[in-house]
Order: sequence, then C-alpha cells, then structure tokens
Amino acid sequence: MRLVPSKEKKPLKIVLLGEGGVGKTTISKSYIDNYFFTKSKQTIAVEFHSKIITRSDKEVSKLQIWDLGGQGHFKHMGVFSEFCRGADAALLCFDLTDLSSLFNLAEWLGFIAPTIPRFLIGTKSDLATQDEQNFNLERYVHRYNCVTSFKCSAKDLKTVMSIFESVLQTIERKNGKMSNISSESNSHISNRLLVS
Ligand SMILES: Nc1nc2c(ncn2[C@@H]2O[C@H](COP(=O)(O)OP(=O)(O)OP(=O)(O)O)[C@@H](O)[C@H]2O)c(=O)[nH]1
Ligand SMILES: [Mg+2]
Repeated sequence: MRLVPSKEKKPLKIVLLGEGGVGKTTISKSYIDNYFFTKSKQTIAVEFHSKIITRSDKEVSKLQIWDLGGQGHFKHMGVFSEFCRGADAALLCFDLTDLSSLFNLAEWLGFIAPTIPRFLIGTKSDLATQDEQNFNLERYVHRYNCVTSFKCSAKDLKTVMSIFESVLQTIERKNGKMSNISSESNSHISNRLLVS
C-alpha cells in the first residue's frame, strides 16, 4: 500500500547539529534507511533526508531531517539560524569518545530558537570505553535546556529508531496529539541537497 501524506499538513522538521564528524549523517541514514553506512562524506552545509511516518491514528505525516554540516567554516556562513527556523525539534549531537564535541555544543545552541525542544545525543557508543559510556549527562541536559539525553551507536538500528520515535512523540505531545508513531514499515524518500 502506498502512503501519501495529506497535502495540507505541514511536514515535521528535525534538525541535527553538532561538530564535524560526530555522526549526524550516519545516524540520520541509519534511521531513514534502516542500515548502517560505514562510508559517509563530510556534509557540505546541509543534507536533507525525508521519511513518511504513520501515527497510530493512521494519519500520515512527512518528516524532514535537516542534517547540518559541522565543519567550522559552514558555521560562519550565517545561514544555520535560517536552516533551523521552524524546526519541531533539534538533536544536539556529540561524540561520546570526544567530550570536546559535547562542550562545543554551547556554540550550536545559538542557531536554535529557545522554544524548539532539544535532545542531547551521545553518538558512537560502540567505540566508547566503559567510562565514556557511563558519562553522566544530567548536567548538560540541564545546561543546554534539553528534554532528555540518549546515547547510541548508529550501528544499533533498534536504539536509533527508538530515539527518533521518542523525539516524534514529544513533538506530537507539544502539538497536542498523543499518539504512537510508527515508521518502520513505510516507504521512504532520501534526498540530498547541497548548498554551494
Ligand atoms: N563505529 C561507529 N562509527 C560511526 C558512528 N557514527 C558515525 N560513525 C563514523 O564517523 C564518521 C563521521 O560520521 P558522519 O556521520 O559523516 O559525521 P557528521 O557529524 O555528519 O560530520 P559532518 O558532515 O562533517 O558534520 C564516519 O566515518 C562514520 O562511519 C557510530 O555510531 N559508530
Ligand atoms: Mg554529515
């Protein structure tokens, strides 16, 4: 069966932010394609991914993922605040094996409006030592005003799915609709658009 989102419905928008190489594109692709891609090219400014999701009430929505390029020079192009405008949620991503990427998220917060729900995502847990995996994120959840935090490996597709579903549930709750989100069995589209 082909699922078609209602034309009038505004797509949901999630932005991924964080330092270059922390795994934003990989985690996005794990979610969209249900597959761990070992090869990932540096994102030039922004990549777009999209997926059709279905809620338990059978209503169909389109989800847009805006995956920002984390290399320093893109940050200074002056367009990231614009890219984040109208987002329903922001995923602040950092690499569990490199805590400087957690501390540097402070700079990324400047691109998102204070009203956008944000989630702290520690990536590459499969490469992290036991101490790094156990690192207490409470202080940073508070400091960055996040809803909550997650740790994951992009190789662990089940966890990646559950993180996005939890984010989508928060969005739906904020939008006043309590429902379960399902995205596993649906068709999806993955687009890339590079800004030069
Ligand atoms: N082992 C492991 N490698 C990962 C994981 N996530 C990402 N990587 C690897 O880390 C490298 C960088 O990942 P990307 O997804 O390109 O990072 P990015 O944050 O999109 O980087 P920019 O586009 O430069 O901002 C790639 O070689 C990925 O294969 C993970 O969970 N586990
Ligand atoms: Mg990328």
